[in-house]
Amino acid sequence: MSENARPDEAAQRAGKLRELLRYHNHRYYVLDDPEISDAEYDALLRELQGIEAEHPELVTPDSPTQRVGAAPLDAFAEARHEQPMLSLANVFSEEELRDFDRRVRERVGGEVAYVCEPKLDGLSVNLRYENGVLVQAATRGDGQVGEDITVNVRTIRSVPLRLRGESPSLVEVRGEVVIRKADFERLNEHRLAEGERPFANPRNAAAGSLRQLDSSVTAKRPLTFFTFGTGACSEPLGVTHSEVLERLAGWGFRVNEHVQRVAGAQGCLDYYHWLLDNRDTLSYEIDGAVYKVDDLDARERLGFTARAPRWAAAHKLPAREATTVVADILASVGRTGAVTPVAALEPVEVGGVVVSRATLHNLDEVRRKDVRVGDTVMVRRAGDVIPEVISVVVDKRPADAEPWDMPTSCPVCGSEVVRLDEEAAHRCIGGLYCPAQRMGAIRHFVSRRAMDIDGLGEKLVAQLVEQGLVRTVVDLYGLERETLVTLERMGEKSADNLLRAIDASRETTLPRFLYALGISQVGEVTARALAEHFGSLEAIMDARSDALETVPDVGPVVAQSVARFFAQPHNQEVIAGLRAAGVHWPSAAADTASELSQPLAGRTFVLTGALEGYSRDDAKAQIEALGGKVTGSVSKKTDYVVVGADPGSKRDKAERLGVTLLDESGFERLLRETANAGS
Ligand code: I6G
Repeated sequence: MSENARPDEAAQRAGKLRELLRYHNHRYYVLDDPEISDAEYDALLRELQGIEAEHPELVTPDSPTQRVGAAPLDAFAEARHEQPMLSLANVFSEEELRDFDRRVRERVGGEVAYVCEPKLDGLSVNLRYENGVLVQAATRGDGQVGEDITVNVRTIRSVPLRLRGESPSLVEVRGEVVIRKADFERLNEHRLAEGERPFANPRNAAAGSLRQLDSSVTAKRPLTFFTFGTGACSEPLGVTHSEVLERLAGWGFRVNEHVQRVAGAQGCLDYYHWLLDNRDTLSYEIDGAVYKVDDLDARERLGFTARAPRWAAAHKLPAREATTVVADILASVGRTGAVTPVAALEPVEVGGVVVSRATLHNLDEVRRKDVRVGDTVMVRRAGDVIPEVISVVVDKRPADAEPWDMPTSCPVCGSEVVRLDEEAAHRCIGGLYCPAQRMGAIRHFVSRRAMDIDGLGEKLVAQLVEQGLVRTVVDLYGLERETLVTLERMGEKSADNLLRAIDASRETTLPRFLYALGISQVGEVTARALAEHFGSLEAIMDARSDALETVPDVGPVVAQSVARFFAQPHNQEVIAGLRAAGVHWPSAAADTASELSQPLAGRTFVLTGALEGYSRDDAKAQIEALGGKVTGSVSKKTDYVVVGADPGSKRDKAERLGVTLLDESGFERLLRETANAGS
């Protein structure tokens, strides 16, 4: 609403906002089932605060701006705080932070030292200790009176039941109860396994857990308490907040590991940006940074407003959740053929970025969350991760919304979409033909262990695909010198070399050819086993699932994948095209025999660090016995780096170059599997 609105318009809007805020406050604080994000709630509250600041006559005692939290739930006893538990004033920008610091300096003079810490996204509680023993735990409530949740808080392991060492006769310890991210994932997995509804986020899980009337339920929830300061205290605990935190740590409390003392507004801002950059590395969710004047005497002079201390501010981080509407659910085909359901959303700002798509991961997730077109959903964006739909606001579902199902044919190429047993993902099985998979399929086909066409790097493949020169791998065999020389960074010599490499690849082996087709679940070892067992491509193409399953190490999932791949007319077309282009293998029996006796032929290994079960010479001898080669330095051509204890720089180099790393058990497995495939 514009500034200087007419008083009657302002009164009407204020009334509407109060109604909305009360409704959402109830859903959030009492039912633990929010419909809107924190950021949307904050925006409504700030609008009301703006109107009330401009028209003080409109302020009512029951306005949501006039209280800190929700009313206590009836079922818990009331607990009055010795000292009020206020909230923190929010700042939303650098300018507002500098204003806060200016106001502080005006009252206390000179540059001010602040203590900064992350604002954990949990539930604030007050713990009352008398003579070092926990006697009461309470929620914040309305700031004066909270709910007595002592029995529940006593189950939290990080809350000391008795303070360590010397303690005052009375102290109120304050802090945040949270569920850490990893604990939250496990908790939700467990709930799903038990057929219970998963929690939308760690904050709701923590709040729901603390408000259990049966404390044995709370005891099973992975709650953690972080202290951030004290309320009433019968004696001074120090002259600075830093000293108070040290006392708290000494009593056995968890104090945040990222507490930092800084100088002035600039110090706070630097801290804020550090937090913004490192948010994803923290083990708990946060929604801001808190800055507090360190000097307790200065705090005395600053005092309080009606709602918050003047010596502290919470600097909000961009919210990572928002609610919006699902306009459509699309099936998106990735480079590997995985078909992923994606929600097309009405655009919404999340964490400073406008989001219009969010992943739904796979069909099981769509069913579990029961996401439908038309639904209002909560969307979350964390760091660089793809935004995801986290839950549905079922109350807002349109009457005609239908459950969604995966399409049976690929929306890009029309090939069949299948789901292999045991796999969560659906796949388009037109791998050799589907434009969505083109780049990936070609890159795999030409790779060293497949058709081994040297000179066809990623950039060149991209040019060939983008210019429509290569649609399937068959087109590689029709490339002409005149066309190639027109491409970027392609001289006559490189064109000739490439054409020679393509030509040479016409003669290959059946295992290599099978592997090059990029059939899901078929790696080199399986390709060799299939070739050896059936002896010809035609026999493999004709084999039914049950016949395929008779091959050693081929289970039902692999068999199904192979059978479906060859049943696909699009794939048959491409294979026929390759045969017509002259791709052949002299004698399956002969070449599988030689490959089988030397299953690691052509593979290069580097050894680094000490292996427990092998000396260097043993390891080298085993690799060489299977046809592999051991070299001393890592390059792009290295296939594997075997990493033992205390590895040298070779390990880092391998990682940089993307070379496969094997630990000792991985190395043993490789030797075992290749030896088995060769026997
Ligand atoms: O709600 C809060 C979260 C974190 C706080 C707080 C805090 O310090 C890190 N500190 C105070 C002083 C208050 N609320 C009132």
